[in-house]
Amino acid sequence: MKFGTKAVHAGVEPDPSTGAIMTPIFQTSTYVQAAPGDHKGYEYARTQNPTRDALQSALAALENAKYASCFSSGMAAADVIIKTLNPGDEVISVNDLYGGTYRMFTKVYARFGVKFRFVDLSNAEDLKKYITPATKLIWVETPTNPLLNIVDIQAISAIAKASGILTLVDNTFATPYLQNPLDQGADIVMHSITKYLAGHSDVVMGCLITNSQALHEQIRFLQNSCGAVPGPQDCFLVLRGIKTLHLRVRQHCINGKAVVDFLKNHPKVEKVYWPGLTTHVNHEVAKRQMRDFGGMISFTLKGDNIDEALKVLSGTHLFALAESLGGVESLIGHPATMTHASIPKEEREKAGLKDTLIRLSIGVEDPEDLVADLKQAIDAL
Ligand code: P1T
Repeated sequence: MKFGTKAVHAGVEPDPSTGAIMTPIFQTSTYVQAAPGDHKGYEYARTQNPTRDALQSALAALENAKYASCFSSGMAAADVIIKTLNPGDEVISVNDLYGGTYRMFTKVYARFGVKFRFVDLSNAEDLKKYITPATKLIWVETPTNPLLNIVDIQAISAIAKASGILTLVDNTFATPYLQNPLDQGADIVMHSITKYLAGHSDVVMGCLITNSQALHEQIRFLQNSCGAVPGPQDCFLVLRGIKTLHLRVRQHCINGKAVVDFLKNHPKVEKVYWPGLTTHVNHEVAKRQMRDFGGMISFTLKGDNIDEALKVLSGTHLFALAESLGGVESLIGHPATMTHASIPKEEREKAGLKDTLIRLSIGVEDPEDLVADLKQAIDAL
């Protein structure tokens, strides 16, 4: 089955009791049993919920996987993966990643004795330098947030696997429409569903997807033990959202390219960060592992003047100044003070994240209007 057909149909059957074409919102905390242990597969809603089950089946299908588990946020999904580790275990992570993930690693789990190393994995061979006998997990974002670095999933997963190490890919920026990390050798895919999968800026949710039954059981055990489950109403909204994932992401990509074409020719723009540019250091890897290049773009202005960057950030009318990404409406953000403020300035700068960087989440509006909005904000400088 091709992607668009799966997005519309996967995981969703007409409701057996009524024929309702849309999966009902099973707003219940518990399920009645005929006798102790004699039930219909549902006991308590932290453990199972039919609306959540339908969503999990749909998400597994979109990533060509066997198992998916949904969580109350992207961070809750990430949290469960780190809880599979023990004190003394080491995680090698990309050095450009969502600030909240960095915060959880360094401010929460470092206290429990898990060690994190943040490195540039643009050249996959470099991974070998950082692996030690204690390394248990490679944490990859590709494209990364917010610098749009590209990591070669096949090469990284192969190196990790040879040492018995798991690879997780946070696939939030690419979405399963553009990239399927499990097909390329990764062991676990994570999504902040909050973003493109939900797609309408009205839900916070996350998921973990894998083909390994053992990993899936561990994830389910930890989720049921610790409790970060999403509500059924939110699962319904995401089921609805993913029916148009392919249509939305296609438009995000078209609009992204239009905005990049404008930015790269503007005399006031210094650098544009987008994997579709032939000048991107890993453009060839992106072409191989992604189907298109997405709608996340970052850029800096000539002169690196923070006041000018702040003026552009407050000068757009269609682009709303806000955290988050992946919704139908375009957003503009300032990673240094917003999404990545929890990474110390020195660490940000080591990874190449300047205080003057502006991040765009390109929506599905008409591209001419988006370009005109950016043009008036930059021309006003
Ligand atoms: O916000 P939440 O659903 O908990 O997801 C966290 C998360 C995980 N991974 C990536 C790549 C992310 O971008 C995020 C959340 N990011 C933002 C809110 C942002 O504006 O970048």
